[in-house]
Order: sequence, then structure tokens, then C-alpha cells
Amino acid sequence: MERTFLMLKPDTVQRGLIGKIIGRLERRGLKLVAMKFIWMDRALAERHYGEHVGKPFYEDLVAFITSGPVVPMVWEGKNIVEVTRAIMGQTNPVESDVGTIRDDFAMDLSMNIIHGSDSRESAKREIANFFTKDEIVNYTRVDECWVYPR
Ligand code: D4T
Repeated sequence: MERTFLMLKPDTVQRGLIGKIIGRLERRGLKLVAMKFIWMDRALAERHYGEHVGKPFYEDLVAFITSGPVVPMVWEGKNIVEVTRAIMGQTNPVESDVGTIRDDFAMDLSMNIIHGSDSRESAKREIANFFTKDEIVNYTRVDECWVYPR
């Protein structure tokens, strides 16, 4: 099984949408293996968004992600990066396919509900920014045999 890093952004927490988004991921058959509820400090935000340093939207991005609590998570499943990027929709909600999370819940590029790693390499790096190995839980979901054929 592969893992990815997903994070519900401050807009999701403030709008009371945590349960709705997590429910969609669970319902698809993806497995939650780690989760926290935290208020990121600037240092962690800078580490997480390091690839965007120098871009015109960087300061606003850091200000937004540190503006309230967030829900960082690790999810597991087959082809998890591709599957979660598809469920989330395009970065800009206006361009997101109908039925995706960002299409269903967001209106603006800067408040787009959820972050998800864009590759296995980013997933590894981003998971390590937020979780120790001990904080990731190994278990079997009872319905796994009804999600993936043996
Ligand atoms: P995240 O990282 O939040 O999952 O978004 P994406 O992977 O889909 O998109 P990204 O890394 O290109 O952008 C990171 C983050 O910055 C916001 N953003 C992006 C913004 O406010 N203005 C912009 O012009 C861009 C390109 C949205 C997501």
C-alpha cells in the first residue's frame, strides 16, 4: 500500500467541513493511518511550502495556512497520490471537475479546502514534516477485502 499526506486547511476547519471531507475519503475506501489537529507556526509552514519561496503568492499562502487550526493526515491505499489528487480536483476550484472536493466546497484558489501531495517523493517529505514513524498506525480495516480483490 502507498501513503500520501493530506491536510485540511483553515477554511475547512472554520466552515465546519472536517467531517464531510474525511467522510468522502473514508467512503471511497481510503484508509486513515495518522491525524492531528494543530495550529501551524511559521517555521513549519515555511518548511511545508518551501518549494513556493519567492513566488508572488508565497507570503499570503503562509499567512493563510497559519491563520487557524489545520488537520494534517496520512492516508493509505493503492495509487493513493493519483486517487487523492483526482478526488481533490484542480488547485483552482473554478477549474475543478464537477463532483471533486474543491468543486463541491471552494470558490477561490487561495482557499481551496485541502492540500494533497503531488508525488510519492513529496508525500514522503511532507509526512516526515508532520509525523514521526511512531505516530503512523498500522492496522487492517475490516472492509479492506471488499475494497481490493485479493
Ligand atoms: P496544495 O499544495 O495546497 O495542495 O495545492 P496544489 O498542490 O494543488 O497547488 P500548488 O502547490 O501549486 O499551490 C499551493 C497552494 O498555493 C495556493 N496558490 C497557488 C495561490 O494562493 N495562488 C496561486 O497563484 C497558486 C498557483 C493554492 C495552493
